[in-house]
Amino acid sequence: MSEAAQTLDGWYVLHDFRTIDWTAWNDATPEEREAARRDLFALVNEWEEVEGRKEGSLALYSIVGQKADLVFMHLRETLQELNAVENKFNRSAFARFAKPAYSYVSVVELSNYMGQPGVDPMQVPEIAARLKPILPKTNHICFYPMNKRRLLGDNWYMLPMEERKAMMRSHGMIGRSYAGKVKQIISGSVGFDDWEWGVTLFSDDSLQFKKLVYEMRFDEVSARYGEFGAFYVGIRLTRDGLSELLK
Ligand code: 76R
Repeated sequence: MSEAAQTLDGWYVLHDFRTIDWTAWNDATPEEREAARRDLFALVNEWEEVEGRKEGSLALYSIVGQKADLVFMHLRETLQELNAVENKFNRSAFARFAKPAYSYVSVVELSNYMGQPGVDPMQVPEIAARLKPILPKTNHICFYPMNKRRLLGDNWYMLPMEERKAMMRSHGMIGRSYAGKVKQIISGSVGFDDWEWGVTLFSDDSLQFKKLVYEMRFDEVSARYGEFGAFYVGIRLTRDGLSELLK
C-alpha cells in the first residue's frame, strides 16, 4: 500500500448555495419582505460577530449564472456549529425565499507534501493560521469540487509518496506564481461529501481564476489526475449590495 499523505485539518466548511424565489418575493407583502430582510441582516450581523471573535468566518457572494443566486460560505470549529448555522438560516423568514441550490461540506485541509522533515507544522504560526482562516474580502469567489483519478492506468492513490510529492511541488510552484492575485482554500471532503476536495479561490480580478485553473490543467497533477465538478463564480455581496438586491 502507498503511504497516505498526512493531513492537518482546521475549521469545518459549509458552502450553502441558494436560489432566490423571485416569484414568491414579488408576491409577498411589503411586511413579509421586510421581515425577511430583517432576519437576513440579523443573521449576517451575528455571523460577522462570530468572525470578529475569530470563532468562524463568512463569505457572502452573488453567483453569476443559473446554478444559484447566492453562496454563504461558513467556517466553524465543529460540524455541530455548522449545522446550527444552517438550521437557524432555514428557520429565518428569509429562507422561504432562498431555495437550496447546492451545498458542500468539507474541512480546511493542508497536506504534508510540502512539509519540512522534523518540523511540527502546528508550531509554525502561518500554518496554524491557514487552518482557521478569516475568509478574504475580495471582489470575486470561485468554487468547485474535485477528485484525484483512480483509474487502472492513472491511479493517484497507488503512486509512491515520492512521486506524489514531486508532482505536488510542481503544482505548488504554479500556485505560488499567483501569490497576491489569488488566494486558495483547499478543503478535504472524503467521507463528508460527493467529491474529495472543495477548491475555493478568492481574487479581486475574476480573470485570474481562468488563468490559474487553465495553467494548472497543463500540470501533470491536474492534467492526468484531476477530475472536476461544477464551477461557481461570484461577486462579493456587501451589506449595501444585499440591500440593493432585495430592494
Ligand atoms: O498548502 C500549500 O500551499 C502547499 C502547496 C500546496 C498543496 C499541498 C498547494 C498550493 N496546493 C496543495 C494541495 Mn493546491 N490547488 C488546487 C486547485 O484546478 C485545478 O487544476 C486544481 C484546483 C487549485 C486552483 C489550487 C491552487 N491543491 C492541493 C490539493 C490536495 C492534494 C492532495 O492532498 O492530494 C488539491 C486538491 C489542490 C487543488 N494550490 C497551491 C493552489 C495555489 C494557488 C497554491 C499556492 C499557494 C501558496 O503557496 O500561496
